[in-house]
Amino acid sequence: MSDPLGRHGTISRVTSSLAGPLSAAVARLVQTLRPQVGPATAAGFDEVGRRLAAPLQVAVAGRIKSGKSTLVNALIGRRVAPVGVGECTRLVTRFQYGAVDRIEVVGVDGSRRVLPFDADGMIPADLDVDIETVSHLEAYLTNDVLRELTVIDTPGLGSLDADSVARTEKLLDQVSQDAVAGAEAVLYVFTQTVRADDQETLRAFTAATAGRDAGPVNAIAVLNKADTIPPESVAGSHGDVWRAAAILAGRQAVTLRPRVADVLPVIGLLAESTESGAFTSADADALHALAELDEASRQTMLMSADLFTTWECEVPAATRARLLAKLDLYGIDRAVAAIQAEPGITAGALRRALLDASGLDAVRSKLDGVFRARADGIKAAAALASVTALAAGDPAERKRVNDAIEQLLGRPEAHQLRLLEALTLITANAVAMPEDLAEEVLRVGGSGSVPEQLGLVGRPPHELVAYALERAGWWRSFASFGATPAQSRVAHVVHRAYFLIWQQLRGAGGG
Ligand SMILES: Nc1nc2c(ncn2[C@@H]2O[C@H](COP(=O)(O)OP(=O)(O)OP(=O)(O)O)[C@@H](O)[C@H]2O)c(=O)[nH]1
Ligand SMILES: [Mg+2]
Repeated sequence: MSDPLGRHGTISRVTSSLAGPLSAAVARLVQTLRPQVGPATAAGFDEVGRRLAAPLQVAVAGRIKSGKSTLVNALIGRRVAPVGVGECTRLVTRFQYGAVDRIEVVGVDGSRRVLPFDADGMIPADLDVDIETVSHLEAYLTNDVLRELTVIDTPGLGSLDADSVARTEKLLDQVSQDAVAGAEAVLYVFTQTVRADDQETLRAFTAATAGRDAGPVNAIAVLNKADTIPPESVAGSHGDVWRAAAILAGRQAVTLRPRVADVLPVIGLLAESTESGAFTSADADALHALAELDEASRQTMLMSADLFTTWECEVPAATRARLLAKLDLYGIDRAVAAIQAEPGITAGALRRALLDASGLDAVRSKLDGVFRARADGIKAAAALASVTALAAGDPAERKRVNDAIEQLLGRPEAHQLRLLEALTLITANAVAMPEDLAEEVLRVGGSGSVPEQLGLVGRPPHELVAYALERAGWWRSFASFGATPAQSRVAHVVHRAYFLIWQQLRGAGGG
């Protein structure tokens, strides 16, 4: 029972170094309430406590074959999630930190069976059991990324109509729903084929993540397979694939805001191949040979995958097929360009150039900025939502839990949680706000940095202090005059947030 993640540990493990102050406060609340609730609610509380002690859980969700598993591999830096075909792509897999690499097959009956990785170190594409009896997979890896994030690979959604949402809900049976429901944040994977119906997609994804509300605090999206976008279809791209992808991603971000913080273009395949060690010096050699070919032949070959593998040339067809599988045409084209710009480029530098071309670094820093930096608040808010839901059925429990939560949220250091709640109400359209005010709430609640919260990055301290005080006053009057009752509740939260920022800035000597 010495599982490093504390999955089998007791609730007291929440005091581990992983928990931030907000998570720790909620964990204490859960612990205090536990003896005052019935056994079913108490069991739920224990699960909440375990989640609070574990790293932030990020679900990777998206349509079928959008490249979710490929991205998971890129993020973990190892080809471990099955990509393409095989029954395991229909299962939820949780990748988490473990001292010993192993896979556990969790049955719908809750049973657990250890499974070895296959010869390539991957999760076998097919299991030796009736897939109907399997709830989900748990993969434990000794991997630094997973010390701070648990990554949940989810099965792809088919189409986007209401029927398919229902099917997804059915596809995820109770245990696997629980596995996904642990998700506190979501990375949505789009491709360029998803456009007008983006909002519909998000609804479907919410089903895939077992109903947890997504918003700018806990959801980001990527436009994957950026390499397959025909640039001539995007005005302003000047024939450049990456520029076309950035334009499309920017448009999607406008459509999807505020349900996601941002949409970033990425080439998951390039990221996976270069980060997982799949890209070898033999591949670099083959690319050098391709760069030596005469321009006309190469241009022709790069027109289609078919031409690339069948064209007569001295690089063996099998080698070309391998390059195609690892880099696709765009990656090969980029590699050749890098070699032509610098003929002596080493295999390592070439790998780095391709990694840069994949856009993975930007996705990583977004994950850091949006999720990891705010993991404490995200986890604590998710836990409070779970605790509230668990106690909702019994009036006495509900009152006790609500009272305790009110008391917690009344403390200045926990106000961030109220702000997150207000933000969720607005992004879920549960409270209607004029657009400029909604923007302001998103800004104040959507960042952990005071200058960003105030929208005054780079401004001198005295300006920040004055502005915080001015906005605090404004929101207080708005709360009392002119706001609907629902708006007024949000306005009080925002007023207090500005007031606390003002106090903090003054305390820091800002005037
Ligand atoms: N060209 C290109 N192909 C990609 C990219 N990302 C993934 N692919 C390919 O797309 C196919 C599907 O990728 P997966 O990662 O299995 O997609 P998935 O969303 O996990 O699929 P399911 O789990 O079956 O829904 C694979 O053949 C990948 O190699 C990319 O950025 N560019
Ligand atoms: Mg997959």
